[in-house]
Amino acid sequence: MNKKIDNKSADNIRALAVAMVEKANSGHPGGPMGGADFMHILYAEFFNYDPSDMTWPFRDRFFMDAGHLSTLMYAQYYLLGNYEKEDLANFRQWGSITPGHPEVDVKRGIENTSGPLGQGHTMGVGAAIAAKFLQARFGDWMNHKIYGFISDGGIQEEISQGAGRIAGHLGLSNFIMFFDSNDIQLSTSTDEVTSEDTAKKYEAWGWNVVTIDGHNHDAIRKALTDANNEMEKPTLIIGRTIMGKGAVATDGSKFEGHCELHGQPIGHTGADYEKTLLNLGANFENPFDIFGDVSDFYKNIKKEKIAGAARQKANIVTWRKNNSELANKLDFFLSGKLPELDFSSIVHKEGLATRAASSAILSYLADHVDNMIVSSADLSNSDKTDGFLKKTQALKKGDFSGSFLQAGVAELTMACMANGLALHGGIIPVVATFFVFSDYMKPAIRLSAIQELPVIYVWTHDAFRVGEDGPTHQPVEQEAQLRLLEKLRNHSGKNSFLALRPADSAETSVAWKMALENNSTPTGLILSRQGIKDLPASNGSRYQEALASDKGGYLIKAVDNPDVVLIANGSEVATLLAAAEILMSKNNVKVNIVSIISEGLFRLQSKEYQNSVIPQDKPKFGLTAGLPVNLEGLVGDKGLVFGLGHFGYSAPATVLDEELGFTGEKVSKEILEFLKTV
Ligand SMILES: Cc1ncc(C[n+]2csc(CCOP(=O)(O)OP(=O)(O)O)c2C)c(N)n1
Repeated sequence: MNKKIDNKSADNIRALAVAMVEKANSGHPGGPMGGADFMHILYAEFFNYDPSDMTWPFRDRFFMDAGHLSTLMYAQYYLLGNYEKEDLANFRQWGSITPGHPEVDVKRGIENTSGPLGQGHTMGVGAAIAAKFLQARFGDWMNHKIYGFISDGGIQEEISQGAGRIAGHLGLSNFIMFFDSNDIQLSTSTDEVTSEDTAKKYEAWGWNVVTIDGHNHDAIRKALTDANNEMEKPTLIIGRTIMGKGAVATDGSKFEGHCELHGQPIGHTGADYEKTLLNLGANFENPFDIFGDVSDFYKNIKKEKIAGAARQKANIVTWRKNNSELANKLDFFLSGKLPELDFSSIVHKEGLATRAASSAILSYLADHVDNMIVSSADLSNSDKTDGFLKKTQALKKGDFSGSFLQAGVAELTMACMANGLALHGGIIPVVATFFVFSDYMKPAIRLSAIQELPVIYVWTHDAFRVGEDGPTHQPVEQEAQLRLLEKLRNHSGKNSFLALRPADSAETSVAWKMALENNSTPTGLILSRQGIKDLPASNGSRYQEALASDKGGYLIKAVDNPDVVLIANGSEVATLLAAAEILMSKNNVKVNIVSIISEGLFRLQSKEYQNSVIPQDKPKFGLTAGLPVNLEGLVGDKGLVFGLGHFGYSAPATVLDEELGFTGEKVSKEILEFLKTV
C-alpha cells in the first residue's frame, strides 16, 4: 500500500476524464472526478481478470450504471493498457472506440452498454444470477464477482426497486455495488427530489450496506474486503463523494460540489481547466499523458493480474482433469451452441392457442436444454412458461439448481436482467409476460437490440381477444412498435430485432426453433391467448411446410392466377382461411393466402422470392388485429388493410370478434368490397 501512488493514480484518472471532456467539448467531468478513488482501488487491488485474455469467462465483471461516466472507465482501462492516447483524445468522435456512453466492448473491458440510468446495474444483477447458476452446476471454484457502479440517478430510477428486491431476495452475495453518492444530479441537488434513507431501503431488501467516505482509500479497501467475504447478501457500498473532486477556480480555490460540474467541460464552469489539471498534477501541454510513476505502478498491476489469472487457470485445469464430463458441459454452455433438437418431434394437440403450443415446446426444451433460464413476471400460468417450470424449480436464495426465475411483477427489471444473463454468457435467457406489457419492457428491449443480445421474449395474449380484460390489456399498437425495431439496423448491419407472430402450433414450433438459432439479435414470440384452427398442410406435414417461416413469409394456400392475395400473420391467417372458403364457395373468388411471420425477415429475401409470395400485379388485402400499418408496406399503395385503428373494448372475445369484424364471414365481405374497387 502506497498512499502517494494511490492518490496520484486517482488524480491521474480525474485529470484524464477532465481532459477528455474538455477536448470533446462535451461530456460529464464531475462524476468521474468523484468516483476515481473507488475505481483505482477496485482495479488495483480487487478486480480479477486476465489483461491478456479479456474474454476469459471467469473474470470479474464491472457493470456501469451511470453511462455518462464513461470517461471514468476509459481512463481506468487506459492506465491498464486497453486504450491508446488517441482513443482518449477522440472521446465522443465519429468512429472512435470511446463513445459518449459506453457501448459493450468486452475486449476493452466494457461489459455493457449504458446510458439509460438504472439499467446498467440491473444487467449486473442478471449477470450475478448467471454466475450463481453456473456455480451451482460446476462448483465453487467459479467464484468471480460482479461489480456495479451506480449514481444518484440510477438509485432514483424505478427499475432499481426491482433490481434491489431481487438481488436481496436471491441473496446475490457475488454482487457488489458502489453508489457514488455525491448529492448532485443533472439539474438539482438530490435534496430537492428525495428524502429517502437509501441505506435503510437497501437493508430492507436484504442487502449488506456500508456507508464510507468515498475518497478514503482505506475505507474503500475495507468495504471491498468485507463485501468479498460476504456469503449471504449483496453489498451496497455507499461512497460519500464530492462532485468534481479536485476542481479549482482561477484563483486556485476549490470549486467542488457544484451542479454545473455534472455535464459540461469544466472550463465552461466556475472552475479553471488549466489550474485544475495543475492541481491534479497533470501536464497541461500533454493532458493525456500517464504520470510516470503511475504508469510503472499500473504496468506492475497488469503483470500481477496476468499472474493471478494464470494461477486460477491452473486450478481450473486440475478441475477439468478431475471432472471431464462437467468440463465438457461447461464448454458447451459457454460456446453458445444448441444441443441437437428435434422440433418436429413435438406433437401438438389440434387447434391449440399458440401460447399453449409454446408451453409444450418449453416442456420439451426443459428436457433438452440445460442452460436456459426462463422467467415470467408473475404470469407463468397464463403466459404458459409453466410448461418449463413444471420440469424444474425456481431459483432460490442458496439454491440455484433450478432454471426458472420468478421475477415478480417487474417486467422492465426482468427484461433488463435477461440482458445481463446474456452479457455474462453461458445462459439462454427467456422472459415472458402479456404482450401489452411489452410497453413496460421497451427500454430493455432497445438495449437488447443495441447490444445484439440473443434474449428471447415470449409475449402472449397478443390481441384484443383478451376480451373481458378491457382496453388496458388489449395490445393494438405493440406489434407495430416491434416491427419498427425490425427496420432499425444494429451496428453489425442486421435488423436489430426479430419479431415472430406464428399462425398456428406448427409455426410456433418453427418460431421457437428460429428464436433459439438466432444468436445475433433478440427475438420476440407473439402468441395468442385463444385456440387457433391449425392451418392445412398441402403435402402432409404441416411442420415441414411451416419451416418456410424462416424466410419471414410464405404461401399457405396457392392457386393459379388468384383474384386476390390475402396477407396476415398470427391468428388472422386462420381467419383469412375461413373467409377464403366463403369467397371460393359462394363467390367463386380465387385467393392466395400468405403468412408473414416477420416482415423484417421477409424483406431480407430475394426480390424474386418476395414477388413469388406477394406478386406485384395482384390485388392485395391484409388482415391484422393490430394497427393497419403492420401490413401496409406489404399490400402496397393499391392494397387495403383491415385492422384496428382504435383501442379495444371490454367484452367476451367472441363478441369482440363479431363487433370488430374479425370473423371469416365479415372479413369475406370486406374483401368483396375491396375487390369492387380494384
Ligand atoms: C433514464 C435516463 N433518464 C435521464 C437521463 C439523463 N441524465 C444523465 S445523468 C442524469 C442525472 C445525473 O445525476 P447522477 O446520477 O447523480 O450523476 P452525477 O451527477 O453524480 O454525475 C440524468 C438525468 C439518463 N441518462 N437516463
